[in-house]
Amino acid sequence: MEPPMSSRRCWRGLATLILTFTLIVLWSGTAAAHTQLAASTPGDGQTVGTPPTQLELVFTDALVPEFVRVVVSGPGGGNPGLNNLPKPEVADMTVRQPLPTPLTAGSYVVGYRVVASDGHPLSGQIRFTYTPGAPASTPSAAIPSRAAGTAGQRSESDRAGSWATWGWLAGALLVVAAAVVAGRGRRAR
Ligand SMILES: [Cu+2]
Repeated sequence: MEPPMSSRRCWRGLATLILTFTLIVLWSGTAAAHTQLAASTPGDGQTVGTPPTQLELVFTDALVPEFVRVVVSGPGGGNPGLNNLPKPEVADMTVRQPLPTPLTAGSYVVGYRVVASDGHPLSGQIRFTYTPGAPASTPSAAIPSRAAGTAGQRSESDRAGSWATWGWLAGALLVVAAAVVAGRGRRAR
């Protein structure tokens, strides 16, 4: 008489515990995962010797294509194409923005605003300089002061991203487990 009653209560307690844990995991998972700029071509702060025909921005999350905006400002005059850029191409985490050709030599600022598939917006900018004939340098070597910080942020966000993924998986499993437990508790009556 007593055992079935207390076992049902035990199942219910377990289900509540599982649901609570699931909610905490899901909440912390979504709070930790925000998209960031992972890489760009040209790199931020890079000087290039040949004029790039397009910009490539790679983010840490898939993007919502309709919300991607890229604005490029450059040397005054002689670059009317900058005010009339074609729409950027968006594929998953990558944005490709065609640039006017030929590109005028000088310094460029690329402003971007994107919305990740989780709904979080991100805006920022990178700079690059086109100096005809300048020696080609790798982007990482050409970002003197910000390279370390950017790389650190990137791996941190990757870690947060994978934790979020595991959180979702664990959460999904726990929800199923809780449903099974709740069903069993009801049937036991
Ligand atoms: Cu986010």
